[in-house]
Amino acid sequence: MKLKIGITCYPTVGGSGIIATELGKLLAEKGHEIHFITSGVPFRLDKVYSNIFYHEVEVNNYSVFQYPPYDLSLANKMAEVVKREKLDILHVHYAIPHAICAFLAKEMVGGSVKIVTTLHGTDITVLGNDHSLSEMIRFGIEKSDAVTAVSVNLIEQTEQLLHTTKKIEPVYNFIDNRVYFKKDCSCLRREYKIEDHEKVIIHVSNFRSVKRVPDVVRSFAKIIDHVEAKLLLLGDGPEYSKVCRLVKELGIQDKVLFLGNQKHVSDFLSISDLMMLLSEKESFGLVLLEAMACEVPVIGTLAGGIPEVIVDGETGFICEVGDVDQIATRAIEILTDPILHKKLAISSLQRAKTHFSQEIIISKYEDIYFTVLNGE
Ligand code: GMT
Repeated sequence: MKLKIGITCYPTVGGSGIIATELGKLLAEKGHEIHFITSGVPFRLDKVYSNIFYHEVEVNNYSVFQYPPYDLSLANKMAEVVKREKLDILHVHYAIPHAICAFLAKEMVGGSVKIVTTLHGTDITVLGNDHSLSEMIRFGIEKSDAVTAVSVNLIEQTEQLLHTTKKIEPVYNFIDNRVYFKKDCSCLRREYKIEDHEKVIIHVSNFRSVKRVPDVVRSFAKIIDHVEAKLLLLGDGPEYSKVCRLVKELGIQDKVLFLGNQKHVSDFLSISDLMMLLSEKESFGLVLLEAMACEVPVIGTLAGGIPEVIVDGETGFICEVGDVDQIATRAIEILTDPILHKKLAISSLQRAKTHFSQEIIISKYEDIYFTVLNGE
C-alpha cells in the first residue's frame, strides 16, 4: 500500500534536515507520495521527483506581532495540506515546535491523520531542561501516535528529563550508500596542496560550542608533533572565529584548512584518513556514519549516542570528552599503524552497511507508519 506522507523539518543545513529530506526522497523512490511542509526548500532536495511536493510555510510579519507566528502558520499549512491532499501521516522532525503544530493541525481538520514524531537531540538535551518549554515538549511526545529517537541514549535522556510514558522507538540515522562511499578524489589533495606523505584528519560540524571544535584543534596540534598531517575543518557556525584565533595562537595556520560549508562532503571524506567528532552532547553523530561509509576510521567522545555508532577498538576509538592527550594518542596509533588503519576502515564500512543502511532504516519507518495506521 502506498502512503501519502507529510514531512516537516528544519530545512537548513543540519543532520535532522538531512535525515528528514533523505527519508522523503527514499520513501518517494519506494512509491509513496511525499509532501514537504517547511519554511524553505529542504537543501538536500536537489532533484525533481514527480511524487514529491513542497508546501512553503509563509509567516505573517504583521507589525503588531512582536514575534512572527511561525508555529501557527505551520499548523495552518499542515491542516490545509492534510485536508486537501488527504495525508495518511504527518512525520515531524523535532518535538518543538513541530509535534505541537501537527497536533494542532490534526485537531483543526478532525481527520484520521497520524502523527509520527522523531526526536533528534537538542529538543531534549537542551530544551528539555528549560522549564518554559519542557511541559510542551512532553505534551507533543505524549500526543504523537508514534515517537522515534535517533539513539537509545536519547530515549533514556527523554524519559529521565521529561518523565514521558509514551513508548519511544530507536531508529538510527542512515546513509544513502549510493552517495557515501570511498571515491578516487586524489585530485582534491593536489588542489588543496596536500603532500603525498601527509595524513588528512577531518572534522565536520556546525561549530556550535557543544561540538568542542577547539578540542579538535588542540588534539591536532599534538598529533602533528608525531605525524605529518593536515586538518580539514568543514562547516560554519558560532565558534568559527574563536577556532580561527586558536589555530593562529598555536601557530598551525599552514596545517589547518577552513573549508566552510561544503555540498560534496563524501569527496572530502574520500581523501581523509581519520574523522574526529569530539562533542560533549551528540544524540547520534551523522557525520561519523558518513565517514564510516567512506571507510574512514573515527574518533568520537563518550557522549550521548556516539557509543552506539562507534564500536571502540573495532571501527575507531571512543575517548573522554575534553581529554585531548588521550585523543591525540589514539589518533597517532591509527595514523602510524597501516594494519590497524585498514582493520578499522573495513570494520567501519561493514558496520555502516549492516546497521545503518538506507534499506534497513527506511523499512523501520515504513513499519511504524503501517503500525499506527492499523491502530496497533
Ligand atoms: O548536530 C547538530 O547540532 C545539528 C542537529 C540537527 O538538528 O540537525 O543534529 C542532531 O540530529 C542529527 C540527526 O539525527 C544527529 O545525528 C545529531 O547527533 C544531532 N545533534 C546533536 O545531538 C547535538
